[in-house]
Amino acid sequence: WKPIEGFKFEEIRFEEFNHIAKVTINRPRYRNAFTPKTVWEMSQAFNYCREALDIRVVILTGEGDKAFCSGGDMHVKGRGGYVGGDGVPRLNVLDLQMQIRRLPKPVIAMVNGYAIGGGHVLQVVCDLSIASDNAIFGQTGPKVGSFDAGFGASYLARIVGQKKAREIWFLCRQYSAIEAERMGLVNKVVPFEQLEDECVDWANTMMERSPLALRMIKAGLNAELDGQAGIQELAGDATMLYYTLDEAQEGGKAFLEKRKPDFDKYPQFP
Ligand code: 1HA
Repeated sequence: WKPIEGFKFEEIRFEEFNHIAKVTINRPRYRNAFTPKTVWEMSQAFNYCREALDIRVVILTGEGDKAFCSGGDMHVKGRGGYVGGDGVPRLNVLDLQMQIRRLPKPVIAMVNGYAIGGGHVLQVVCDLSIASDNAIFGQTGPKVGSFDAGFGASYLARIVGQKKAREIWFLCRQYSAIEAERMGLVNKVVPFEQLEDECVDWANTMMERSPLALRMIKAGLNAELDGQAGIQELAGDATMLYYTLDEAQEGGKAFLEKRKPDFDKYPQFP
C-alpha cells in the first residue's frame, strides 16, 4: 500500500494498491471511535475515490487488531452531536453513510475487530463485509443515549430481518463473527491473518467484472430501498449512458446549429 498524495490526514490513513483504495480509521487508542474530524477526513477520502478514475474498489477498515470502529467518540459527544475543534456539534457520519451508499464503486468493510454503535452502522452500509474471526458486532445506542433509526435500523432490517434488527437494537448484545455470518450481516469470516488478503482477493475478482455493470447493479439494489433518492441515482446513471449515444449528441448539436434535431436515424429496439 502506498499513501495517496495530497492529503494531510491526522485521524485516518488513506492508501492505494493496484486500483484499490484503503481508508483506515487510525485511532486505535479509542477502539477507532470517530470524531467529527475523523468523519470529515473519511468524507474527503471517499470524495477522492468517487472522482479518481483509477480507483475501482474501496476498502474501509480500522487500525490494529482490536476494532473496526466503536462509533462516535464519547469524549466529544455533546448536546446536538459530536463536537469538533470548532465547538460545533455534528452528526456528520450520516453524510458519510450516504457517500458510501452512493459511491458508484463497490465498498468492502474489512471488519478487523469490534464494529459497534455508529461503527457497526458503517459496516452495514458498505456493499460487502468480510470479517476476521475475532470481530464482534453490535449496537449500543439505547445503552449509551443514542440511536440511528436511519440506515442503521431500516437497512439493517433489510439485511437481517425485522425481528433480528429489533433484537440487535433493543437488547444491545454483542455477536460473534460466526453469528454475524449466520445472520447474513457479513459475507465471509476468515482468520485475522488472512483478512486483508481475502479482501484484496474479492476486490481483484470484482475488478475483473464490468465496472459499469457493477455500478448499475449497485444503483438498482439501492433504488429498490431508497425511494425517489434511489431512482434519482439509477436515473442519473441512465442519463450518463444516454449521453454516450449519438441520439443524445444530435439533440445538443441541433440546438447549437439552430436546426431541428433529426432523431429518426438512430436505431430503436423493441
Ligand atoms: O449512535 C450514533 C449516531 C446516531 C445517529 C447519528 C450519528 C451517530 C453517530 C454515532 C453514534 C454512536 O456511535 S453511539 C455509540 C457510541 N459507541 C459506543 O457506545 C461504544 C463504546 N465502546 C465500547 O462499548 C467498548 O469500548 C468496546 C466494546 C468497543 C470495546 O471494549 P473493550 O475491548 O473492553 O475496550 P475498552 O476498555 O472499553 O476501550 C478501550 C479504550 O477505548 C477505553 O479508554 P480508556 O479506558 O483506556 O481510557 C475506552 O474508553 C475507549 N473507547 C472505546 N470506545 C470508545 C472509546 N472512547 C470514546 N468513544 C468510544 N466510542
